[in-house]
Amino acid sequence: KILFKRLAFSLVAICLSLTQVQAQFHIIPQPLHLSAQKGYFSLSSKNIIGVDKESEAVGNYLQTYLAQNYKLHLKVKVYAKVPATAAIKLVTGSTAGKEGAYALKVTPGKIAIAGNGAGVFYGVQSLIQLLHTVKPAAILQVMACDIADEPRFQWRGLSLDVCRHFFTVEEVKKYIDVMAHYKLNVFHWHLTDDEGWRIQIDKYPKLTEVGAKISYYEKLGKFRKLDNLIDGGRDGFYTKDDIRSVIKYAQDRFITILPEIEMPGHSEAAIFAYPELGCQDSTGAKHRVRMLDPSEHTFTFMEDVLTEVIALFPNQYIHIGGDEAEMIDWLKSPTAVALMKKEGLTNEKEIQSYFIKRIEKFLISKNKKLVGWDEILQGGLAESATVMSWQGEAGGIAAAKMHHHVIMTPLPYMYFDAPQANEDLEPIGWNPPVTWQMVYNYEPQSKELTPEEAAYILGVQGNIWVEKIPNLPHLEYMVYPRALALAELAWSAKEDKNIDRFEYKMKQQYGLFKLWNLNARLPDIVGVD
Ligand code: TNX
Repeated sequence: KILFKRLAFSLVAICLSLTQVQAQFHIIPQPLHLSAQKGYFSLSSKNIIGVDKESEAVGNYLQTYLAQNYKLHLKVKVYAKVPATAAIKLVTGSTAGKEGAYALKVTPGKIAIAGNGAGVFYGVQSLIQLLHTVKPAAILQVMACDIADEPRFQWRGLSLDVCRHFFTVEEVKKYIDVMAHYKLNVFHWHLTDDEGWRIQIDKYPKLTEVGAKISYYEKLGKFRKLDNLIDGGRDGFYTKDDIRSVIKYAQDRFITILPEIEMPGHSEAAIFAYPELGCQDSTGAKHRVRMLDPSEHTFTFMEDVLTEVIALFPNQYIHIGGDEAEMIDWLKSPTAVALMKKEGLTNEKEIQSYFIKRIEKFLISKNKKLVGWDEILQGGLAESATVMSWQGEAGGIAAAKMHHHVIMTPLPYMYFDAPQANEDLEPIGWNPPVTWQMVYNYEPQSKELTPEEAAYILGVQGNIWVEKIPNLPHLEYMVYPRALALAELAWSAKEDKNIDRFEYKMKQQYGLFKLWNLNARLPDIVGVD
């Protein structure tokens, strides 16, 4: 059977003859232009990585990568102008094209990478994927080639929910590391939810003293709805120093972090820590404990929290959640009813819209931009909000038609918490199966949009919710290889999609996965392809 499988695989590989030459290079995501040249470059510890000042950090990154993964120790040398004689040459700033564009030239004598902004780093990532060890002498080689590349979308995201199960700083860094290898550039960090508040806020210490301890809730045995969690969740939170170190780690890999602070729903952990934030009825009883009361006290709290979050995260976007709010609860809250009267609001959706708009004003006053899940369209969209379309594409399409920026992350395609094949063959997950093929074939710029409207689609993102994902190996199993399909559809030219070539390249990644100790799911499990 194995022999037959191998034979079949070779046949498929041969049939790919048209794209074979390109596929040999098996770079994911597929570069815009790639041509094979004659010969190989062989790396040795005598090679110097020659860099200009702007590329120095990337040069150091490449040096560390080679030392850690291949025990090959090269020197990095900084030049005002890198001489043509440098065996490995990294130069920033000279490449035309979109942000992240680069050129990578490998000849038997030299490796040269030139790029703008993040481009040199992306050139290094392509180079890393081309490295292969030649046995028996264990020489590290790169096939000669000529690559000119740039991304299709500027937003190539992957999220991580650290609320349902906590993931440590080291685990998050590994997650970011692998994202960077595939040129993903936005890490959406879901930091607060019903099951846990995971970011230290100095002004409200109980958010983490109480809100980050699932075991604490269990002791009290009140209110908590933890039965979604596969093994009861994990305690833990990030100190501000932890967060700073993750931000620096991501910056060094040209990844922006999008922090998410959930409101007005999904707020059970915060309300458990500070009950006065919760929606109450006229008797003072909390009928639901996941909804924030739209009181002045709540707005002050949120502005205080966001002030500390903004002080930490340098990027321009802040995600405020907005999904699945149980808005109907507001109709029983005297605070909400009084607010409706005062502001002339007619229903609960308008209360939500008021809530989000008020938070947006605050963010804008701090020079930040608001991102929210597509429910923020209900009751009227905040003036310059960016919409993450998760309940299918409808919200994103509507927002783009209203000339709002959109990130497409629709069910089912972009939900990597779903199983990857028939459910009886896979660990338990949310939702029906999503195969890597479904991810690969997804197109973020819907045909329903004119070219002008489609330009509002900033990009695409894979989402991971971890109710059923209790540890890092399981997380990696769920995310890979699907995130590779995401990376290619987010980066590579639409006209150059080729699922057979992608499959071939994807199967070539498993050597790297082994090198990186990544527990990716094997694509060949029965029932997948
Ligand atoms: C909906 S996707 C949620 C998450 C859950 C997920 C489970 C979204 C914006 N909200 O809070 O974890 O379903 O798939």
